[in-house]
Parts: sequence; C-alpha cells; structure tokens
Amino acid sequence: MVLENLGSKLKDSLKKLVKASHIDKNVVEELTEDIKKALISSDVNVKLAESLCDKIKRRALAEKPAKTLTAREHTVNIIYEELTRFLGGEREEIKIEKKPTIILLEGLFGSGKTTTAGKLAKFYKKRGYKVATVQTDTFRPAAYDQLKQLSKEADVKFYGEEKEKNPVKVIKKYESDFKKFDVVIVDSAGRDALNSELIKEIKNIDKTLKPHEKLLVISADIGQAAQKQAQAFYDTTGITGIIVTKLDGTAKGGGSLAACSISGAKVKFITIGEKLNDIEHFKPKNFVSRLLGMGDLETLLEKAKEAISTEDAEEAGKRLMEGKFNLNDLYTQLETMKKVGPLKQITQMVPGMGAMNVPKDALQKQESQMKVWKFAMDSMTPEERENPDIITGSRVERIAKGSGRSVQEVRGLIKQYNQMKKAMKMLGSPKKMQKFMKMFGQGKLPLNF
Ligand SMILES: Nc1nc2c(ncn2[C@@H]2O[C@H](COP(=O)(O)OP(=O)(O)O)[C@@H](O)[C@H]2O)c(=O)[nH]1
Ligand SMILES: [Mg+2]
Repeated sequence: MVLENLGSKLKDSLKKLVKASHIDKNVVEELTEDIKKALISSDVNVKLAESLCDKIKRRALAEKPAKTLTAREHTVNIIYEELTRFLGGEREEIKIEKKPTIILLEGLFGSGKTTTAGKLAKFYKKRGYKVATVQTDTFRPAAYDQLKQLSKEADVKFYGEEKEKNPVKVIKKYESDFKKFDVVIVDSAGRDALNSELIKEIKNIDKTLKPHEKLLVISADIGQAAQKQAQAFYDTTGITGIIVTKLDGTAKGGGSLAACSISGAKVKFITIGEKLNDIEHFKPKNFVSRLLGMGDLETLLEKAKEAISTEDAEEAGKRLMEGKFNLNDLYTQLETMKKVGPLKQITQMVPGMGAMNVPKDALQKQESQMKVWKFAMDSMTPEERENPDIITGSRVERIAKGSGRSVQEVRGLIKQYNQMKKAMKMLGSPKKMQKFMKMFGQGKLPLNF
C-alpha cells in the first residue's frame, strides 16, 4: 500500500486513542505527538507537521463533540478533517470538456514523465475517450521509442518524429490532427535541474501547443524538497497541477505530498507503480481515509468500474436482479478482481477492512484459492457453468480429475458459489443493498466474496 509506514504509524496512534479509558489533555497530547513523529518520519517538513498537530490539539480540546458522536469519534474526525485539509482539501478533477483537451507534462529527468504519459493515456482511454500521445522530448533519443511502445500498450495513437531536434516542429507537424481526439497527452524533455534552457524549451512548446493543463511530474522520493521544485516550476512555467509519481517506492511520500499541497498548484494524480494501470486521481479525502484505515470505497468502485466494460456490467447487473447467477458470472468476477488489483490492495479500500489488518497469509490463501477455482471451472462444460446445480457426484469427480484438483477443492468452489448466490440475492432491493453495504463495511463479507 502507498505510504505503508506512515499509514501504520497513524493507525497505531488511533488504536491508542481507542484503548484510552477516557479522552483528556494527556491522551490528546500523546496522540498529536505520535502523529507529528509519524509525519516527520515520512519527511514532512517539521514546521508543517508541528502546526498541523497544534491545530488538531487545539480543536480536540476546545470543540465539543456533536450529539451523534462519541468523544473518540469526534477526535478521529478532527484528525481526518485536518489531515485532509493539510493535503489540499477538496478539489476539482481535470475536466475533459473541450475537444481536444491538451495536457502537457513537464518535469526533471527521471521524474516519470514518459511513463506517466502512457498511464494517463490508458486512464482516459479506459474511460471511453479518444486519446493520442505526442513525444516532444527530442533531447533524449530513447524517449521516442519509449512513448511509442507505451502508447501501443495503451492502444492509443502516437505522434512523434524520431529524427527531429526541435520540439516545436514536432507539434506543428501534427497539430492539425489533434482535433480528432478528446484528449491529447504531450510528453516533454527534462533536464537535471530547472535551468534556463529547460524553461525556454517549455515556454516555446507552451506557446505553440496552448495546452489546457500543464502538469508538473515530480518524483515522491525527493520528499519535502518537492516544495521548492514545485514552486520553481509554478513561478517560471505556470503549471496548473502536479502529478506525484513513485509513491509506491519511498518512505518520503508524505513529505512530497504535503510539500506539493502548499505550492501554488495542486496534486491532481498520483502514480503508485510501474505498470500502466498504476495511476489514480488524487483525492485528499479518500487518500486520508485509506491511510487511516477507514477505507476508500469511491476509489475502489472507480477501479471496479473501469475493469468491467459497461456492457458486461449491465448484463451482470441484470442477471443479479433477476436472481440468476451462475459460475460464468463468478468466473467474470474473478477476472475482474484480477484487473482491479491484488486482494491486499482491495481490502485497503474497503471501509473497516483496512484497519482490520487481514493476515497476509489469509489473503494469499484466498488468491491461490481463486486460481484453483479457475482451473476447476476450465474443466467444466458450458452447461455446468451455466447451471451449477447439476454438478453432483460423478461430475465433481470428473471435474477434479480434469483440472488436476481434489474433489474437496471442487466441492469448496460449489459451496462458495452457493454462498455468493445468497449474498447476491440480497442486492435485489435498495433496502437489501443497504444491508449488504453494512455487512461489507463490517468486513463480514469481503473475504467470502
Ligand atoms: N515504482 C515506480 N516507478 C516509476 C513510477 N513512475 C515512473 N517510474 C519509473 O521511473 C523511471 C523513470 O521514468 P520515466 O517515465 O522514463 O521518466 P522521465 O525521464 O521523466 O520521462 C522508470 O524506470 C519508470 O519505470 C511509479 O509510480 N512507481
Ligand atoms: Mg521521458
């Protein structure tokens, strides 16, 4: 999980709060001290961490809890609100309204621009937009091939000129084509530092391209130094937002996020791995609730939505409503889960489950069990998948043999299927949906899901 260290430290401090017999000045002081230490260990600037924790302390001691909240819930809520504000509060997503919406990526060498161009291309492509990428990095010879390859992987159109040395000429050559697309993502060259050469180059690109968004790509591993960098780019090239990359691989991520949040531009996306799917909208509210183990259903649903095509989802939804649910649907669901991400990542986003700390081996077991199910399902006839009730005695044995699994494993699959069918039936009416979500929130269902 992103910022695992910071998250587990914050969760530990909240656990102390839960354990305390009552909440008084000492408890609040200890709590804010813990939070401060946790933030500083994630390279958040000391002064920023101090002023945040002072604010939490002041509010926790001065404000009376609302009638519906216990003193504990009240304190947790203050921490949640202040951390969210600390990371930039509510914000607008980039809107794809104008056709084409042109997004220029800029930043230093190795910050992750080109990879991010590929990720953004896939991000918008998955949401149904027509996307093109443009390589204007004529400084590094390998940049052309890198983005061409990523664009192929994302299945979007790529524009670039391998031999051209002038980025402006690349844009001029293809700009009349851009109107065919909803989103055009333009990569640019970096330098070791923001020097006059880079500023001039970005300004020239900017003048010709007239992008709607100018996003600075910044690597999370520079921690709090991100503030200076973000501010410098903001002042010289007028960025409209920031993408913080490599949040998966550094203990300093908290520092870089906090630092970017106080620069003039706000963080719009974060990237959390090397694969094309490893990008998400940065929404401080959701991010903080995940960090504190309160779950982030919205991001999970967004991911699930993009994993299932609308048609499949509609069909599955219809079947569920009609109470029809067979092993083919289960199979599709397993495939979807594979696309959404490993179970560990999913459980972090389900409210209540993040904090539950599901044992690692339980998740691994669940994942390997799913593989077994897939093998078993591959050995079934279409009729059996369509109507699993007919799978009895000799069929179980045949399926077990055919898939190289044990009879017990095949029976386990059928049992699981029956449980899921029951759970799915609950989704039929809004009231039942509520009940389902409640159980989901209490962490009762997901592991059987
Ligand atoms: N772990 C991880 N690596 C990343 C991420 N984003 C980029 N990278 C890696 O960072 C390196 C530099 O990326 P690149 O896009 O070429 O940077 P550029 O010079 O700014 O274009 C590559 O090895 C990428 O795979 C991320 O979110 N997580
Ligand atoms: Mg590059």
